Amino acid sequence: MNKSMWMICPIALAFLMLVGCDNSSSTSSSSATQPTTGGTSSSGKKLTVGFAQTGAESGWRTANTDSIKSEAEKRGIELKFADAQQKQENQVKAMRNFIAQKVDVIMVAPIVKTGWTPVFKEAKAAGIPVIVSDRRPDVTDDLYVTFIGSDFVEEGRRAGKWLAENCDGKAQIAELQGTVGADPAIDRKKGFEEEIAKHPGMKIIKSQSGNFTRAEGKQVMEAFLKSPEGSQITALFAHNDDMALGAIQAIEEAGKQPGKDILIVSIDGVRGAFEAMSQGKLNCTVECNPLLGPALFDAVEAVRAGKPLPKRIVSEEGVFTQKEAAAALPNRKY
Ligand code: GYE
Repeated sequence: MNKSMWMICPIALAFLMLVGCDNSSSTSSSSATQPTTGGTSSSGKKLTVGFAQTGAESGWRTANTDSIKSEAEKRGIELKFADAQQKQENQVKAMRNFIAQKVDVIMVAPIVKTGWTPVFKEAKAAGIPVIVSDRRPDVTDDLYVTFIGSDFVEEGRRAGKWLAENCDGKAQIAELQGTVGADPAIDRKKGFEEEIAKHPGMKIIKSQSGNFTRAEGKQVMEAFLKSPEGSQITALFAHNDDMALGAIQAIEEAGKQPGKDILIVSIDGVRGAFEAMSQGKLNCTVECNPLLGPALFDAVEAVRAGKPLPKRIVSEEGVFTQKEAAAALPNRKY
C-alpha cells in the first residue's frame, strides 16, 4: 500500500526547497540549495542544540532518538541530549539547563500538552529559538519556531476506518490509550471515535491508559479480559504498537487467539508490529514516522541561517495490514 516517505504538505515542501535537504527519505527537489552553515554558526562556532526527549518508552521512541542523534553527528552539530524518563519536570529542568548553557537552539518533545508556557517564555527571553518535535504543547505560536511531527487525529481516523471495514461495522472495542494528557493519546482517540461514530454497531466498552509501554499494555489488557465485559471484547485499538504487543501476550495467556478472536489495530509501524502481523497476531498498524532527525536539523539550520519556516511540518504516512507485512518487513528501518 502506501510507501513510507517524508513529506509533507505543500507549504512544508516549499520550505524544504528553500532550505535544502539532502536526506535520502526526502522528496524535495535535487535542485534545492544546500544550507551553507553546516554544523557551524555564522561566527564559525560549532552549532549546539539541546534536546529534551520524553524518555525511552517504546520502539518508536528508540528509533526517534537514534534518528536525531545520528543526524546531529552526520552534520557535525553538537547535541546535548536529555532523557526525561517520562517526567515533564525533568524535561522542564533540561530546558532550563540548556538555557543556562546558552545553546543555539532547543528542541523538545513535550510529554504532555499542558504546563509549558513559563519555560518556553524563558527560552524566548533568552533569545533561544525552540523547535517542537513530535508532540504539540499548549502554548501560543510565538513561543516556538516550528512543530514537526505527525497528524495524530488522522492516524486515529485511519485505525477506525480500517476496523470498521474489517468488522462489518460491528465491534465491542477495548482501547489502550497512550500516556494521559499526551497529544497523540488525545488526538488518536479523537480521530478513532470520529470514525466509529459512523457505525452504530461499533462501541468502545473498555478504555484505559497503558502509558505507551508494552508492560502496561499487557497489564491493562489482562484486567480488561478478567472484567465482567472481558468475554464480549471483539476488537482492540491500541494507541501504539508496544501496547498492542503486550496485549497480544495477555490475550494468548487468556487462551484466545490475537488477530482472530480479537481483531487488533495499533499505531506506529515498528518492526515488532510487522513481525506480529506476519504471524497473524496483529491485523493492522497505522504508520507514524519516528525518523524526524533530518527534518528537525533542516529546521535548526534554517533558523540559524535566518530563513523562514512554516509553523507546522507534517509527516506523510501509510497503513499496513497482514497482506503487506511480510513483503514490507525487510525494508523497515526501525
Ligand atoms: O506513537 C509512541 C510513543 O509521540 C508519536 O510516543 C509519539 C508516540 C508513539 O511512545 O509509541
